[in-house]
Amino acid sequence: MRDDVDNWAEVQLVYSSALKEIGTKLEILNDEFGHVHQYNPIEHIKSRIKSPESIVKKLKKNGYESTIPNMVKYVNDIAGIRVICSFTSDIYRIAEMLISQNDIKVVSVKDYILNPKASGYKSYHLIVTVPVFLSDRILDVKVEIQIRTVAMDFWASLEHKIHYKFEGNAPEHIRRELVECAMMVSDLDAKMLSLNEEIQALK
Ligand code: 0O2
Repeated sequence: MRDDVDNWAEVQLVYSSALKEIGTKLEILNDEFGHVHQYNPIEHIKSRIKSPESIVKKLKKNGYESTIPNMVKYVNDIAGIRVICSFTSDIYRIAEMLISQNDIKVVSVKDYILNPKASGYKSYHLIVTVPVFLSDRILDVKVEIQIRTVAMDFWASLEHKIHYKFEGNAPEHIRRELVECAMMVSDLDAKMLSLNEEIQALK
């Protein structure tokens, strides 16, 4: 029985199946949470398969040849899913509920909320594997999950656009101001969270 993936069409099939599996798990958790707590912690979910060009670029950057086995082994974000939550506390709840499912294996966790990047970037990153059941084999497929609030997502999307324009070399004052914007966004998140807690306590 084969336990590998050996062409690009198969890579797409397998990774898009993994995205469907994780997407469904998240939707179920969101619905159940809404049923129990009377609000849905997930605002929306976006997913994507990394383009072949970006995969090749990443492999090249890390000194690997562009082969299918290298893609599968060294590129952890071929399948990427972004979960946009309402409040900071929801991020940890969603992550915890997902990784406690016994078919999910955690490969790595990066908490850029507790430890933001120098750019000001905040988000909770998880790399997990999920089993994908094919007709003749079961594959454990890696998925990168980025969990963040609406405010963190707003900052990351605009910062990405600005940085892209400067090809990663934005002038120092622009970088500084982007970090300041990230701080404003964090204040906003903290304020929204405390307002929500106050409202929940009143109910
Ligand atoms: P894309 O197009 O978003 O997929 P690795 O991915 O492991 O090689 P690294 O830096 O260890 O590299 O991974 P990390 O820190 O978990 O970040 C990966 C992804 O997080 C990035 O994907 C971005 O989506 C996002 N990200 C990280 N830092 C920043 C930042 O400063 N600003 C913004 N806007 N996004 C960030 P890719 O692969 O860069 O590209």
